[in-house]
Amino acid sequence: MNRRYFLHLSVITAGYLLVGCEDRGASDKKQSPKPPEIDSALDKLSPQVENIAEDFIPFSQKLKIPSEINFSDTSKPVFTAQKSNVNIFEDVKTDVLTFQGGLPNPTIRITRGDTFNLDLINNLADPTIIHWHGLIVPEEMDGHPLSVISTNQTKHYHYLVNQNAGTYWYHSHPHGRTGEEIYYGLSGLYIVDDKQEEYLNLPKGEREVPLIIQDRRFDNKLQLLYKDPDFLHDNNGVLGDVILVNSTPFPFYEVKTAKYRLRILNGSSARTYKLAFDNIENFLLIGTDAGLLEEPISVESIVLGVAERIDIIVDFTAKQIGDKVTLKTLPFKEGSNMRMNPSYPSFDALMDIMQFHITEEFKDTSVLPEKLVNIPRIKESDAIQTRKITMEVISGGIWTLDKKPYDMHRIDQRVKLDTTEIWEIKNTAHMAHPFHVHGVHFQVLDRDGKLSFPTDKGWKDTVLVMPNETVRIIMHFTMPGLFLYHCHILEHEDHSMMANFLVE
Ligand SMILES: [Cu+2]
Repeated sequence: MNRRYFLHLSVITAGYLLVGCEDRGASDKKQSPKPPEIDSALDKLSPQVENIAEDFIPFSQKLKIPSEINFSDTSKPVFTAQKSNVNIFEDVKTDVLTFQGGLPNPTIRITRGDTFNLDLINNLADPTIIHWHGLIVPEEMDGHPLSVISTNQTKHYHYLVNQNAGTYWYHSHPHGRTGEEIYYGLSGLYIVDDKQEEYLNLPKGEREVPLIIQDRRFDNKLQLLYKDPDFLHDNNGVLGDVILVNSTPFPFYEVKTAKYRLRILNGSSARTYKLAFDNIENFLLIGTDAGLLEEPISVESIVLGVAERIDIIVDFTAKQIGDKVTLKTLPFKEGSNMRMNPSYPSFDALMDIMQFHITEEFKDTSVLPEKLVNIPRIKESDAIQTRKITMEVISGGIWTLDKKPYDMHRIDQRVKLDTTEIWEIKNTAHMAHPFHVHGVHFQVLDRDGKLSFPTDKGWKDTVLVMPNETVRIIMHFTMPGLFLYHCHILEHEDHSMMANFLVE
C-alpha cells in the first residue's frame, strides 16, 4: 500500500459527541428517548473512525469518465448486479458492487422517442431491482421494491422514452437495502437527448462532463464501510470523509480555456452539497432534475440534495495554463441539526471535491443561447385537490411520512389518471429531506422557508424540503400504476420514510 494511505486513527470521546447537538430525530427502532440509554449508545465508540481522507493527497488521481451505452448503436445491453473488485484508489483493490464489472457504471444515453431495452441479471445473494430515477415508465418497469428479482433471475426492461432531454440516473431499489447497494456501487447516470437541445449548441464531447458526487468511508485497508448498525446516529444518514467523483477520490480533471457543461448528480447517501468553485465567482445553471431551464441563471453556489441533478456551464476561458479551479462544498449547516456520526465531516464542513487543471489553450467563441426551452407552467387552478404530506419521526425514532412506517403492500394515496394535484409537503424534523416522487415530474410552487433555490424554477422529480419548512409542488399524472414517493436520504427511505400511490 502506498504510504500516503497511512492510517490516522482519530480518538473521539463521548463527551465530544454530546456537544452542541439536538436529538429530536435519532432514529433507531431500538432507541429509547431516555437520556441514560442515549448516553450509553453514544459511549459506544464507533469503529468507523478511520479518517483516511486526512492522509490522502487530494487531486492526485485523474477523474474517471464513465463509458457510455448509446442506444442508437446498442440494441440490448446486459447489466449483471455482481460483486466486483476494482481500483478506486491506485494500487489497491476495493470490494464493490457493479453492473458490468467496473466503476463507475456505464452512462446510459438515449434519444427521446427511442425504446430502452436492457436485461438485468441478479448475481447477488439478495433480491434486487433497478429504478430509472426520473424516467416516466410503466409500473412494472419502474423498479418498485415489489418487482425485485431473486438470485440468478433475469428482468427484461423494455419501454419507450418520451420525455424531456435531461440528466437522470439509475440505481438499485430493493426494500430496506437501497442505501447499502448504492453505497457499494449500484448506480449510474442516464442521459436523455433530444433534437431541440441539439440546436442549442451546448458544449459537448470532451467538454460535456458527468460528475457523480458521493461521499464515502473507507477502513485502513481501503475497503468501504457502510453504517454501523449499532451506532444509532448513522440512521440519521451516513456521511463520509472521502468524496468520490465518478468513483475517483478527490480527482483532478484537465480542461482547456473553454466553456464546459457539467452534469452533476448528488448520488450520496445523505449529504447535501452547497457547490461552489474557488477562483470562479459565477457559473450558469441551465438545467435541473428533469430538463433544461427556460433561461440560464447565474449563481455563485448551488444547493444539491441527495438524488437531485444540475446541469451547469462553467467558463474557463479567462484562465491561464497552469491555473487550478477547485470544486468544493460550502458549509450548509441549515441542512441538519441532527446528531450525525461525529467521526465524519457534517453539514457544517467545508470540503474540497475535485480540481480542474487548465492545461491547454482553446479558442472558444461559442455563445450560450439566452433562451433555452419553454416550460409551460402548470396552473394552480387546474389542480383538483391539495394533498398534505408530513415528514416526521414517530415514537421509537422511526422516520416516516404521515406517521406511517412504509408498508410495501399498502396504498397510501389514490390519484386519478390525467389529473393535476398540488402536494403540500411539511417537514417537521430538524433535518432537510429530499422528497422524490416516482412516475411524474413536478414544478415547485412555493416554499415558506427562508432560503430560495434557483433549481425550483425547473422541472423536478426531487425537492429538498428544509427543516420546519412546507413546500408546495404541482404535477400532472400521465402514467397509470403503483408508484413510490419517499425521502431520498437513503437511510431514511430504507428506514420507513416511504409510501405508495396508485394512479388509476
Ligand atoms: Cu429523510
